[in-house]
Amino acid sequence: QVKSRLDTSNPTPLYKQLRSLIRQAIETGAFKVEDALPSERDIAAELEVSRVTVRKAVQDLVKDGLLVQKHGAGTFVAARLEQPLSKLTSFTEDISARGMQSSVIWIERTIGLATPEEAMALNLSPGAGVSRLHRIRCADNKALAIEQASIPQIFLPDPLAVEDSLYRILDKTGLRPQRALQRLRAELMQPEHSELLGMPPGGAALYIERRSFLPDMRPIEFTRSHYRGDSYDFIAELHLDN
Ligand code: 16G
Repeated sequence: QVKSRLDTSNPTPLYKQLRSLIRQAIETGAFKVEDALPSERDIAAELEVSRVTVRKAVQDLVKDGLLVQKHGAGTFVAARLEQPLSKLTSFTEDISARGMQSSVIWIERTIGLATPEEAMALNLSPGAGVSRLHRIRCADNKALAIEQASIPQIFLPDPLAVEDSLYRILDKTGLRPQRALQRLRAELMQPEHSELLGMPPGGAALYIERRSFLPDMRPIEFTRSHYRGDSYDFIAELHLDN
């Protein structure tokens, strides 16, 4: 249950206070994945606020992807996506494997000269050409991550050829990555990213960097992604080393 901790003397609007209360209840596990939220009327009565306040708080959390509304059934705590860390799959494959629709909002598809960071990551000489794909990745129209991929231009001469899936195009040209190194790091959502992902600034995010290689070890991809911290669990299976 959401305990009455709304403070009418606080200048923060009540719906925002309620929103953080529900968010906390989800984050601390007081509300569990797929739990039903009490009805709008019950929450309003319990906390002595109007139903409009409750509706606004709930709508924001639905927009943020923490709650889902199921027609006629009520509002539930949204399941987090579980992504195995040991499989070299593409975003499009991962999302469609879950029966969801993946989509892309393009920010940039250009060719440029390798920055020192790109040159190092992709083992290119300084000034070599790179194709850059900067995009928002969505599942069922919810923005989940911002991704910036750099591919040596010799492997992807025309970045506009990538309509949705990069790996599909690479597959077609026989350049499917075979091995990758991935680094994950916690970060705070930067303001420009939170705006693109439609989430409150300063929230938790996960930075993921992937460098992938062709079977002959040539680097094919250097991708930096910023994932919403509230929607993803990255999972790995571990084995005793013997
Ligand atoms: C994933 C990869 C990314 C790769 C993309 C290709 C992570 C952290 N990143 O998002 O490196 O470029 O898939 O997806 O997993 P696409 O084929 O759908 O464009």
